[in-house]
Amino acid sequence: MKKTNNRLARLETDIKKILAEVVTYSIKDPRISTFVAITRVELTRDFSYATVYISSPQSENKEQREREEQELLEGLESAKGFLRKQLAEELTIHRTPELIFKYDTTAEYLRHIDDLLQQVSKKGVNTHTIEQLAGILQSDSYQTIAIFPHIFADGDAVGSAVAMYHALRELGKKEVDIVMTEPVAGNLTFLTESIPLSSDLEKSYDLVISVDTSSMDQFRDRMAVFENAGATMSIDHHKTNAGFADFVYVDPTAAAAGEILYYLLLAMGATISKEVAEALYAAISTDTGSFRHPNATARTFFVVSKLMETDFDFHKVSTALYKNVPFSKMKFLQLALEHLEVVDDELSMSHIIDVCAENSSDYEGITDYLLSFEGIEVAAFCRRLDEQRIKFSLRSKNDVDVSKIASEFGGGGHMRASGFVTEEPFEEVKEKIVAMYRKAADE
Ligand SMILES: [Mn+2]
Repeated sequence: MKKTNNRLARLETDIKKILAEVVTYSIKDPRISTFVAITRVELTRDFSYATVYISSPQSENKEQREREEQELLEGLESAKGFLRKQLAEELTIHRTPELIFKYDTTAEYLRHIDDLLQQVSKKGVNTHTIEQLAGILQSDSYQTIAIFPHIFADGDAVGSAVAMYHALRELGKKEVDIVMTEPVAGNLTFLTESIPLSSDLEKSYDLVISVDTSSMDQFRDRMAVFENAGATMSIDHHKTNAGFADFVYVDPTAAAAGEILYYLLLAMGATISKEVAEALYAAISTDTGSFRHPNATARTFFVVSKLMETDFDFHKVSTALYKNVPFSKMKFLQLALEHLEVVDDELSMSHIIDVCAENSSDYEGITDYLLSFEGIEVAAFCRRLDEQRIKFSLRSKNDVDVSKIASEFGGGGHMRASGFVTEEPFEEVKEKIVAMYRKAADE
């Protein structure tokens, strides 16, 4: 039902505002948390009933969540009289509407809650909110802008940079460059075909925006451009981001920088065109491993559903992203499979140490592939780096902490993904890994 009645809409907005204030500041009932958000209000046409939709941070546990929701609704129910009195004082209608409280479960409001939590309890490294960043970008202060994806730019880095490029162009900025000094990965070139990429490291900019980049180490040869900029901005989702720019927005609950960019673009008033949707879809799809990694949330799918509404060429994008693997990788995958060994039905190992790929991306994905089989808990893949050194990549499916194994060899990483470089003979290292795996699996 589309509302055309201005008075109705205005009253709904007023009721929402008044209730939000009263609920946050004037009610001391412990059942009503200060994190409650009034997400929207729907008035009947005769103004006699107002349905008030509410939302609050949700516990992971289903029973606990239901109990909290129940308590909140009861708390609001018992505060009804007080709330109506407040409304009566501030509204200019002769009969205050009856209030009906309902839980708002639509995905759109999950973001609102994240924002609330972010602002109140874990502001983290953020210097500004999304809305403030949008305001900065909309202002006339910054006319020449460079966008930095990180080095070895992946789908999220390129997709986010491209989406930002389109939005800034739409705002009428004088000059916008995506600054990269390496070629775009083959499966992402469809995103940058119509965009001039700059590798000019002499140019200076009013503003440099880094996307999907957790540390300045990932700028490499572009460091001076960043340092010489009039101002700097970092938009990211890595929780290790320590906030290295003048304007920082990091949301570690976002599955991809592209997910943040969607909301930032909305706040900037930018059009979510088909081109933008393609770029953001590429960002989110690749960073979630095609929506298989646990970083994908309800909000992630909500954003993607909004992107799908633009009706971009989904088949073209999926094919470009995932059915476009460089042919040279087939050869290295074949070699890896020839050397495949499985220990105790749980540890899969392979190596390519007699030849060395020209392009290290030819090894990409092999370790994950080795881990993808039934019953396999840990995968270890070894490749030659040069005459002296070999490099092991380790992956764990569940509870085995492979960073411990890597650190025995002076390497590091995460519990489920780690690696190390060594000059020790391959066979010896392999035996040690098997022994360490067996010990870890027993623990
Ligand atoms: Mn990312």
